[in-house]
Amino acid sequence: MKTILAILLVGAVMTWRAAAQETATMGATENPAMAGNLFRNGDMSNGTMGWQGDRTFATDDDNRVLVVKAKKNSEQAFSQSIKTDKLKDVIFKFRYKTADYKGRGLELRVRRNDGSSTYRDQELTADGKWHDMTWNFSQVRDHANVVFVITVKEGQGTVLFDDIIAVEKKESASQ
Ligand SMILES: [Ca+2]
Repeated sequence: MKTILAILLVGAVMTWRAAAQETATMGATENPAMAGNLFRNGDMSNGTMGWQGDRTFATDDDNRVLVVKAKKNSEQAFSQSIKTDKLKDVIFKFRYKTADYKGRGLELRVRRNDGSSTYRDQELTADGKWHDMTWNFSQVRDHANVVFVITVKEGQGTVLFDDIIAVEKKESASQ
């Protein structure tokens, strides 16, 4: 009986390892959604690299994600700086998932070098499913760098984030 259990356990661990390795390889080199991303480690496949602030990381369905645990009496924020030389407009995209968040939702903020910033508020849907969010941002105002800050406002529960992307918005063909 013990032997059978041991064999099952070894099998499970090996399967898990193979899956984890595949995910890491995909994220590093082959994930087409990450092409042109101004953020480093936008798909969270590369450890803690790039992301500063009140965040941890976890594996969810063999997928590495960034995790924020909301606090009742304080905001929880994480961020990353990107180079925006010569870019007029940037599209920010990410996805989030939460099953149990109750609170005031998110604040998305872009800080410029001169201390000015632009923000928008965003409610969260706590249904345990992934939701996509897009922000067409046209207020870079010729700054060489901006910092993108995601804040989970006061509340309770856990919010997962993944595939955080900033790409240049190409000029459209219309007049
Ligand atoms: Ca991921």
